[in-house]
Amino acid sequence: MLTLYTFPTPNGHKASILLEELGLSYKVHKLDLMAGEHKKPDYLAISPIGKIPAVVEELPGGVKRKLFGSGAILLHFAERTGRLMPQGVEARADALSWLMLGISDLGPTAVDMFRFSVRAPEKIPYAIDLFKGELIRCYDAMEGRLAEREYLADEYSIADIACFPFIAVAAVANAALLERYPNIKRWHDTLSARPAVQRGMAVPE
Ligand SMILES: N[C@@H](CCC(=O)N[C@@H](CS)C(=O)NCC(=O)O)C(=O)O
Repeated sequence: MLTLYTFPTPNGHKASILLEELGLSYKVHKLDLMAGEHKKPDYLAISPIGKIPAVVEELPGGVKRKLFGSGAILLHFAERTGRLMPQGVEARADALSWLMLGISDLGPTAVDMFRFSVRAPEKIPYAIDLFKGELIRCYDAMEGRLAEREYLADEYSIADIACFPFIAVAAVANAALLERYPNIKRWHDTLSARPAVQRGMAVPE
């Protein structure tokens, strides 16, 4: 049995889209971040940093395999199933670069932009301009890439799944965004039409 610990945020949606795409059966444990459930000892034993998403897999013999962080979850299940990751060395190297853009550039930058432009009690123009500029670098890189090909890697892969939820949430917050990036829009619309993406974006209920 596989349990996904999550909350309706882009990082959580990466994991649920992945599990839906792979058709794996899983149980959803929604953590109440507002109530601080992610900081309780039981959950810190799964995700020592106290963030969602995390996955626990119960293996034969009572062994529990724990994974935390969207990047680890995406890579682990892609490697284990041999799916959602191009197989050739060159294509895989390419896919890894775009996977990591999603995990270590787009995601953290989008979160910091939200923190400084929406959450911060005091608006600091330097921080807002910095993260806006960093987000534009991510969007520009994706736009250039998607002008050349349908997906971020040679085929639909975990690189797309790593980036999609942050683009989807930005498109809702800023309706004009996708008008400025026609290739990201085309890619966003293609992914949005995938039934597994739709199911994953609806987790947890
Ligand atoms: N590097 C992690 C980041 C995960 C993350 O930031 N999760 C957020 C929700 S989107 C969270 O759990 N925040 C709670 C907190 O920071 O206390 C990943 O890629 O999964």
